[in-house]
Amino acid sequence: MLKVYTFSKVNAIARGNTRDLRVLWALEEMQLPFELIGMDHPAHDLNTDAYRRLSPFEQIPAIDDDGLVLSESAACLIYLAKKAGKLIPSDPAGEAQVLRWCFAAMNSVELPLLSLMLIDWAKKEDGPTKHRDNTVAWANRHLGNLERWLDGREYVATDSFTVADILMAHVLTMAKDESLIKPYPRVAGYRDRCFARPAWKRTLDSYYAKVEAG
Ligand SMILES: N[C@@H](CCC(=O)N[C@@H](CS)C(=O)NCC(=O)O)C(=O)O
Repeated sequence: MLKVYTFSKVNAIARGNTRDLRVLWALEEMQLPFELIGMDHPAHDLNTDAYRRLSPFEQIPAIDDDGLVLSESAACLIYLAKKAGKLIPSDPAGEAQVLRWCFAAMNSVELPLLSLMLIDWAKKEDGPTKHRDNTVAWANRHLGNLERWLDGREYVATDSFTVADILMAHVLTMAKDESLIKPYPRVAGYRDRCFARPAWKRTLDSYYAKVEAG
């Protein structure tokens, strides 16, 4: 039976807005049976080794479908849609459009909206300095979890290099201050391993040959 990890208790400001609703809504649309596992956030139910095995970033939602474990709301929805054969076209072209808009929602649209929400929260305290401190703590939290995930792993998603590594390695270059990455030797090693690939060198050489600085 599909298990869905959702909140049983969460702070008042988040209640009604949490991302487990994305999975629950999709399941409602698809009419797939599932079992709810409620997690108590204030009691730190998410911060255990057992839960981290399901959700490396210690977050909700996660699913366990008879041993197929996933976190990240978008990944859960894509998996469930493909499994149910609902809410996603079955042809590669149609599926690609759905993937495109899933990433647009998660990255292009969610990121600035979430940042604004966090700036406004910090404003209530000490303004921009507080916001920067919060953002550094947020980055450290996710880098720390990525560090733990990379223990014994060469690549993030599978034993071999995949497109997920192209995305993750390139995202890590957004940390312009190397001191942010330095405390995480596996993350640094992983990033360097990805960028040591001959295809990256060829890509960058050809990019610089074509792209002028404006
Ligand atoms: N990118 C993740 C974000 C998940 C996320 O931020 N979940 C929040 C709830 S909406 C959470 O678990 N927060 C608790 C925490 O980070 O301690 C996704 O889309 O699933």
